[in-house]
Amino acid sequence: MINKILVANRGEIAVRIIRACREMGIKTVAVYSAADREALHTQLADEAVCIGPADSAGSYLNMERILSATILTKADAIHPGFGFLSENSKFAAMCKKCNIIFIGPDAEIIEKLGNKSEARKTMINAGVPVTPGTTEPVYDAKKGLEIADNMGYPVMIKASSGGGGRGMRMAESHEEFVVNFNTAQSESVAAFGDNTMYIEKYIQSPRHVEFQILADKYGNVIHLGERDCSIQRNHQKMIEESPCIAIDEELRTKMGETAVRAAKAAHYENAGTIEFLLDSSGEFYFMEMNTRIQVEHPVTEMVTGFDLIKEQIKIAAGEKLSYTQADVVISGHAVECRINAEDPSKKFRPSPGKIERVHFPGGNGVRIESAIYQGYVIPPNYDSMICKVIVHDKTREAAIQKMISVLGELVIEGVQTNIDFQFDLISNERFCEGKINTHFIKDVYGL
Ligand code: MV4
Repeated sequence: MINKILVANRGEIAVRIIRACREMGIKTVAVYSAADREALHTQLADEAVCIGPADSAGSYLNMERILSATILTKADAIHPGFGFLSENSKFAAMCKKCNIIFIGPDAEIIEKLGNKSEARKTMINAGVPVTPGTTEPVYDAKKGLEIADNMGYPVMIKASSGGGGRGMRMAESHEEFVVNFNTAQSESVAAFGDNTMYIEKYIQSPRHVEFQILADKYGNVIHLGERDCSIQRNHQKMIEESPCIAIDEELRTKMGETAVRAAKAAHYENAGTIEFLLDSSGEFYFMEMNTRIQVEHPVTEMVTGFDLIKEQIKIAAGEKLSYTQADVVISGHAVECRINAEDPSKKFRPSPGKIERVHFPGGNGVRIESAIYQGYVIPPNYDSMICKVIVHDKTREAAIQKMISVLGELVIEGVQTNIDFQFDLISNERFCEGKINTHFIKDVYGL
């Protein structure tokens, strides 16, 4: 049984978790930094503990302080949300040592899947299709060059500790391989202290499609369909939707079964995401597995009716999955737009400051996930995402129309936001036709 959960996060996801706990009758503890005394998560939780300075290294990333706060408040479990410590295997291991439930997979599984080169190997052995490429780590440019020459160009050079595009470089030819390999590797050494690289054949204009997984402690695994997250800028997702219109029932079954097989191969537990690249011919390739709840989880919730945070908590408490794959029905279409406090006219530079006025739209099939309120001051220390707008309707067309209406009504004043940019994106003809891939924003806006 879980009686009390400490939420080791801030912003809208902390609020989202607190609300789920409250609905389940579970007490909550917020942790907050000196910059978050007035934050919504601090106010909404049953208890709140200040854990350090504004700088996240001293607060939201400070494992000792978060564990101390957990022990002090006698919480049974920690929900890490996303970002911060959510995929930190050392933190998951420390929780276990302190007899605290980490709401997520075991430390060993986070570690294994965080090593992308090893994850690739695990998936190959499980018969999961991966992008053609290396099966053993590559440490030096000369060896890499030989491999790339044999593979044929273009190739993708990736850091084993990377993910989300960090430590990743494309090489279009023999001539540019060595420089790009060394750049990617240096980036990886600087960011992760790891020089382990792997090389893949470059997939031309793929969609980013990810499958949501739920796995309990007893080996039961189901998938909740997919999200199309192709609309990204600088590896930052901007719009996500479910289902992906390029996937028919037959392909969904095939990819879903593959995702379940991937999760089983990793001995996975809790909520997780299998990322695939889907090319224009319908071939799909495993990229990586994320071991956290994701920003875009609401679109899956809207089309399946599941509450993923509640499911995470139930799984962590040792409950068996109460659904089989046959219980999962995808209904209608959901779209999410991420709203950031940033200035699109100034290279999307963050725009912290005081929220002078806010109006959140509502209505049938409209969901707003946010932690801002009138008078709230957005601190400059954290991620600039301040709001997620999620809509659900019967068809993609209707969902897009609803999103256009909602973004037109949404008011956030006092800081610069990307609302107008999102309005433009969602109204874009090519987007509405569904002709999207990971290059969409670059192709349409030159960004
Ligand atoms: C690729 C690729 C093409 N070919 N791998 C970017 C983040 C990381 N998760 C994987 N990424 C990519 N890997 C091969 N072999 C293209 C991307 C990619 C991308 C993927 C998803 C969403 C946006 C993207 C933007 C640029 C590149």
